[in-house]
Amino acid sequence: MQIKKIAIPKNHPRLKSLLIREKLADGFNKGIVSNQGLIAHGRGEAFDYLLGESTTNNAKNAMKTASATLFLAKFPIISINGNIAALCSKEIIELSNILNAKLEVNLFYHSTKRKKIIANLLQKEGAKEILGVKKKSLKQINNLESMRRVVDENGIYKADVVLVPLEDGDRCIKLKQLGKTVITFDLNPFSRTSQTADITIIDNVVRGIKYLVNISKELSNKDTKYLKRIVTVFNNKKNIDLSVLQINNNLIKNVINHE
Ligand code: PTJ
Repeated sequence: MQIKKIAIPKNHPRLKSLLIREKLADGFNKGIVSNQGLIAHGRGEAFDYLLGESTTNNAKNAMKTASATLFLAKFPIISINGNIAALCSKEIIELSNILNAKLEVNLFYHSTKRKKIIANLLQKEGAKEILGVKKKSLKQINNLESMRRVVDENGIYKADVVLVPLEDGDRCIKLKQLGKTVITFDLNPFSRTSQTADITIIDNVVRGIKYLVNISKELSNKDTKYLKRIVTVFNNKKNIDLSVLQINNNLIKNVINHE
């Protein structure tokens, strides 16, 4: 008997989550994702489980504010790492076109080869300009140890607003000290990045990015006054607290169900 090999059955109850893993594993095999990126994803998955694996209203609120902030920026930049390139490069390119924000490849686990592979992928998928890859336009952010300090002088270096999905805490603090507004996606509401960023989107970037693209389409014809009002009423700390409460409620619900 010939047995057909199936990696993931289509009716598997955790199909969505497993398919995201496949994308990352594929990205790893193609040299896009770092091996540490696979571990980082596991941490994210655990928080996503606790959050209920759906985009919350407070995540939507953060994304609306993020979009308004990026529209109001003089020089918005979207920073791309290995995980983002593997998980949602198409949506990121669409977002950069809507917002008129440039794309920069910037890696924590620096590798010139991986940067080139990511830039090629983005180019193949229609990105017009990719920063962070030309040696002569690279600059360093002072007093920052990690290789994320290597940025493009025409990108993160001069940006006023930076969208960094999956950022690390040290660089987030540094970018803030340099006067930049930092927007991040991070499923962990307790991480230093979540706690330090100006706008923290506590959602799985794979789900959230689609909402961010759609809300940006909606906001693209709004005037400055309308956009500023969205930004003014947003309170990031309170919004993070709502995610922590959501985790708490989910845990309690689980305990009650077993009583
Ligand atoms: O490609 P590189 O070299 O730039 O490396 C990228 C990683 C992600 C490995 C690097 O930036 C890293 O080590 O990140 P951290 O410090 O582990 O932080 C990743 C954060 O993102 C953690 O708090 C995770 O919970 C969260 N996270 C992981 N996957 C997702 C996520 N947040 C949103 N959506 C996800 N899919």
